[in-house]
Amino acid sequence: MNKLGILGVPITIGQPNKGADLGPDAIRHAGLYTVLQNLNASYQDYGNVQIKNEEANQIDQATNLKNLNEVAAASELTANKVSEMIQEGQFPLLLGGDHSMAIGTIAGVQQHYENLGVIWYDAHADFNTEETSPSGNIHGMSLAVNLGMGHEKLTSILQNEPKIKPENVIIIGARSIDSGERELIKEKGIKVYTAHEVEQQGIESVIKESLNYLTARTDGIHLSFDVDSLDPIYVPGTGTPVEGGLSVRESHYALRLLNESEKIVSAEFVEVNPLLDERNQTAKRTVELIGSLLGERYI
Ligand code: 4U7
Ligand code: MN
Ligand code: MN
Ligand code: MN
Repeated sequence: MNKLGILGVPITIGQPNKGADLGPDAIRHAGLYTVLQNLNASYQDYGNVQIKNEEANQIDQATNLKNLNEVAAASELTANKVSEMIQEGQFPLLLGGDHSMAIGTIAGVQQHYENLGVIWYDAHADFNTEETSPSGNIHGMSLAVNLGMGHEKLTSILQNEPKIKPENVIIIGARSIDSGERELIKEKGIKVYTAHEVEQQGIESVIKESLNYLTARTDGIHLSFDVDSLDPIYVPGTGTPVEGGLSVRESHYALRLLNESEKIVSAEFVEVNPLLDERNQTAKRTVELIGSLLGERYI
């Protein structure tokens, strides 16, 4: 793996809770550097993107979106920073922050790949548009935006073209998909392994199938890991928890398989909100999961 470049994306205005902007620092304080040092990883911490979280949190009647201009501005800053890190030869390890940050992160990574693949590990599909969204919260739209669907201010970050092809995306762990999202997912033919399918098929087979599929057709895979993929018993510090989630154990195994594949070119861990947490356990679990992605082993 290249040298790790750590970047915090402290955005919270893609959703209504205060505190997701504190996620990156909560993850750092939960022992991130110790894990990296134990792995003998060489890393550079670029600090946090300077995001203005000055939210109104009102749905704009004209667009059905909340904080559109602010999220767009944050995405632009994030995209440029991520692109610069890759230019400097770093593997971007991106810490969130609500999941609207993926509009910027993926736009930045995509600059360096012809045909980027994405694994979206999440309880949700984040596949709403301003037409389908029940909430107007942009963190529920970031995957759709990356496919070129949604408000032009969001789909045009860095370049006015879709950042990923629908056939290059795999969603894993989904168990809360809105009806409008379901239709769009079918229309676009997005591959989804729901939480039920993970239960039935087993995480090993799900990840191996996903890797085989994406490796054959892409030139790099970005991992977008939303901590609410896990069951809320493990991660209380997140804004949109959904029961029936993936376990810590199977998620570590998933990340270990991704590590062994050597196909992941950038990764983000998102939706950590220390204000909703207890004893920073969500950030601590996130640090342990990052360890598995980077090659930490039990023995
Ligand atoms: B997350 C939701 F309606 N679908 O669009 C929405 F259920 O990044 C939730 O995955 C989105 O945490 C959750 O607001 C976004 C809702
Ligand atoms: Mn998400
Ligand atoms: Mn989610
Ligand atoms: Mn969430």
